[in-house]
Amino acid sequence: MGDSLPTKTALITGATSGIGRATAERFAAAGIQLVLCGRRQERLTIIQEALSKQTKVHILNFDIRDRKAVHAAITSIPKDFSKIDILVNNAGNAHGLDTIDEGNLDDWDAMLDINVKGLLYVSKAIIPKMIEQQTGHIINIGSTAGKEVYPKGNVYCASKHAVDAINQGMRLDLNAHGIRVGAINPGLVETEFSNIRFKGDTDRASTVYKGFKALQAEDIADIIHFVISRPYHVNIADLVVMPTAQASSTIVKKVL
Ligand code: 8X3
Repeated sequence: MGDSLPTKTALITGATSGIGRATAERFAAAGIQLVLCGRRQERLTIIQEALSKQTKVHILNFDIRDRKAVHAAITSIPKDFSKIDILVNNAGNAHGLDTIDEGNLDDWDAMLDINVKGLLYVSKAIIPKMIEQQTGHIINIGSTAGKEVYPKGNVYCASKHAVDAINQGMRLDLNAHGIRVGAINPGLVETEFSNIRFKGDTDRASTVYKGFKALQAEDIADIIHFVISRPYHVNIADLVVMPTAQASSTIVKKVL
């Protein structure tokens, strides 16, 4: 809107909170049209109302674990939004932090179903459009947990290692079609992440980010916007970002 460059359209999964929401806000400020996906209709509507002042926003309420719902949602995208230039595969969470012998099977299913299979279902629905266009940009939100395994991280780390492998695989297989593929792998970002991991135990969740300055969702959104706004011949293939206080998944300089 008010932009002399052709308007781009981005589809963002997990757009109702954290990195997804901050990215939607950052993109809206840049005049990028948005297709925002999430499981919480009420939040989607609020975000749509807020961002519609800056850009055109279409919302899709579905669960990325449900492959039929994914297909139905993507095929329902109105014509004005149907040329997807940018896909941000952001939806994903950690559930639980337990040793492998104590892990909960429902937590394992949730992480593998959302972080891995859901990302694949959405990508599978969007990629043919990008191949047809012979252009497009896929950003996969991985994690430092996809680069190293930490104690009790087992299945969450496995899911993010899978995102790392899928990111590489997509880049190889979509190379012939001129599609950009890259991953952003954040370390400790202060969002609802730990609240969900610890199932609403806010005291436990807040200790994760105590004693140092964690990354904020807006920091990652800024980076995603930087990545997508490079000239088309520039592809940031794999980016790891941590708070300055963090050196690895287990080494964080805290002053408590
Ligand atoms: C989030 C980073 O270290 O909590 O993906 O797994 S960590």
